[in-house]
Amino acid sequence: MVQIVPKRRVVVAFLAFVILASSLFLLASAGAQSELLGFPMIYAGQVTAGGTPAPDNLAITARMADKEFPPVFTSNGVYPGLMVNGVSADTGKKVTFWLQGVVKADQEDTFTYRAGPRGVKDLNLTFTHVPAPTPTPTATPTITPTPLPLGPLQVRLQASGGESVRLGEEFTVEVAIAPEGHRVLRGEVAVTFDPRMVKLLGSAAGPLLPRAVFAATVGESVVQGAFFQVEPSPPLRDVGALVVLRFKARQDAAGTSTEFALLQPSVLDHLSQPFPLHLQKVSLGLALQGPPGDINRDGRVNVVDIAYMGAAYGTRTGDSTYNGAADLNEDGVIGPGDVAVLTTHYGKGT
Ligand SMILES: [Ca+2]
Ligand SMILES: [Ca+2]
Repeated sequence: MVQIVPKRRVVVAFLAFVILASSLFLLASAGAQSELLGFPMIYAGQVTAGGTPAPDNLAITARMADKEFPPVFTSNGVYPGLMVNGVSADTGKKVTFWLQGVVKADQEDTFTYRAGPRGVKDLNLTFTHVPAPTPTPTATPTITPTPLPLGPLQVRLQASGGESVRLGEEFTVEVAIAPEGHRVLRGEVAVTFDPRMVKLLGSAAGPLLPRAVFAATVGESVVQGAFFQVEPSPPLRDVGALVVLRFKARQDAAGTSTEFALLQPSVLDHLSQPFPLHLQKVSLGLALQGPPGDINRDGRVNVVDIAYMGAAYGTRTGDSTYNGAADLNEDGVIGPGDVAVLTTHYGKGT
């Protein structure tokens, strides 16, 4: 019993994040469906099989009508955060719970739809016995195999456009992994950048995770945040990005190169356990191809750039004649600050 208390705290902290992340997710998907999924019912509690606490790494699943929800796994006699989701028409349907997909729990519940956040429901599950492993296929749904220990997760920082970028151009910096069968639930990353050289335009969960959100906090020279899968990913095989950060190389960049660094990444598996990480590459240098002030990006700062500046002078973001390429100091207005950048670099280039 005593061991359960910290786990509950983890569940509560986890829930706070679920509320934030799911709200964003629901917001993002609103309008795409006529029948929206509500906020999931989330169950947690003790698991007893044959009168004793269940062994570790047994799958607990929930079913409602013909739907089966992704499993969670037992650990220290408890199961964490089993999610059951549905639409408003599912209200009143019976929810059943299964051990290893074959033994039904003595307990059942009834689904109620709710659009907004709600707490974790304590539900202790008892089963008559632990099913013996059976090699022969049965009519029951497929059981997720008990996971084998996997090697360290390889993590690297990489840029979309290779090792150089032209001033004024957009590019992405990605936190990428080589998964080799890992399942991912959530994690955190922080990436530093030099605001004198690049401007952060946005951030998102990478395409590797099928149903993820990324909630970021942006500081002057760092973006940090957490990515979160609504449910654990399937075992991942393809190399790909967990998080994608969009940057623009500033048109008034004060140097010819810039650096990014990945700080203290963490990636948690489907049991909310941290993966050992093999950090292949945590710093990234990019060459910046100038010169600053080259509005039409032909490699030189000359009278042509003055003409572009003149055509857009006095406009701001949203105006029909606003030209972002002429906003050399990235402040949303074409004005004296931009002329100063142009005159400083006038005549440069080849
Ligand atoms: Ca030019
Ligand atoms: Ca400007």
